Amino acid sequence: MVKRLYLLFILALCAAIGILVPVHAATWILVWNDEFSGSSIDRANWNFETGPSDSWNSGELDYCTNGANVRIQDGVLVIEARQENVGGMNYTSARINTKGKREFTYGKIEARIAIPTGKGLWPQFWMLGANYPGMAWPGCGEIDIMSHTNTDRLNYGSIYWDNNGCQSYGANVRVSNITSYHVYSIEWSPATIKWFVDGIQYCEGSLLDDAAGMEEFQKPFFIVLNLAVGGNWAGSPDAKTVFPAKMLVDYIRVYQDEASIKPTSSPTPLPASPTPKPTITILAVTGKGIPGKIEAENYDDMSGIQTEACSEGGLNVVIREKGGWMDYHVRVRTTGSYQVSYRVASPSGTGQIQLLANSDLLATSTIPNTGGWQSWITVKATVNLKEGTQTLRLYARWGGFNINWITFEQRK
Ligand SMILES: [Ca+2]
Ligand SMILES: [Ca+2]
Ligand SMILES: [Ca+2]
Repeated sequence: MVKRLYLLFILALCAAIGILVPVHAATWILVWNDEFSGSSIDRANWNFETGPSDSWNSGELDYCTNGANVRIQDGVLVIEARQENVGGMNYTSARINTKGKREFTYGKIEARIAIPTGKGLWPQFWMLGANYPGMAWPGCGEIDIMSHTNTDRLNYGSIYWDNNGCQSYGANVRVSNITSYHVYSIEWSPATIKWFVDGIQYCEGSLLDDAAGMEEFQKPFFIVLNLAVGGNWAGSPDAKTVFPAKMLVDYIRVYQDEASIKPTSSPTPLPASPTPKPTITILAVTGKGIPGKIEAENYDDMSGIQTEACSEGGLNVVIREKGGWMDYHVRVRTTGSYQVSYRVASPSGTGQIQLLANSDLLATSTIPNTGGWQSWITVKATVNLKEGTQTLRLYARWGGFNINWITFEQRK
């Protein structure tokens, strides 16, 4: 685990300081797609999983029907959850998969989806190892590309696998206008999985560490689409949840890297006029991992600070006055000693920055005069961090400086 995270950190650091890492740039070839342009769902691609959704042990309240809750309408797949009694359940919905029909190892897998929101609704676009159910979960592996519950704006990208118990990794991303169409995707190679919304990456996980037991992700997976009602995560619908609730899927497309993978089937041609790009913004990334790099402007909460365009690219945070702060919700993977690096600039040398974990002061660092608001240097400190999810605060004991990013490197 440590080796894997250390590699991630090194990659992040190399990117941060501009070292060219030799990376093979994939040439994506479309190998399979379903544009949902026919009059009915294509059974050559899709199976219907039928029965009480709860049979998958997540506590859902819907009964998955054999096609009654799925239709193609105006070039779009509609999965509809209804409030009706079938098979002893109070709701019906659908769960469809490509098992035994369309299975893939690696590639770029994307779908353009519009989801419903409402208490108790849980739409998902995800993948399961093709050896399921012969190999039980989580030993089959799971890749979640789009997963959302209830009424917030968070999309969750995750992987689950077995290593003497269920392991998981991932992040969530806040998406504006989450009920509008968005393209949810992953780029999966033997080495990494990267998660995107509308082409904007919000998470990357390494698959390389043998000690982490991640062999699940070197095998074929099939695709699953469903709109669950209830469940242990979403909870039950309330009086404000609107039924029928509709999850709309405009298309699913799978691409593989021309250099490494031969096409396995003949895709249908893409529509002549591409779908217009949605005008959305990723508002924030949460679930930041340590070790790793955090852009200062990707705070989860703040007071008394601003952001501005940074001469090194992206944004930086401006802290003019003492007392300004930013909070970051982070996940520390291992308890231990870490080197913190702050990328800072100051025209005055008056700045002092403190790092706090759940109100405990970990370190105080002085920001020297670097020669200007956009003249950047790196200031380092050593701190002890405890494993687990927590809030780190960067607090300006004295102001008068800019901060672009922070990295955390585990010390040996
Ligand atoms: Ca494993
Ligand atoms: Ca379509
Ligand atoms: Ca930045």
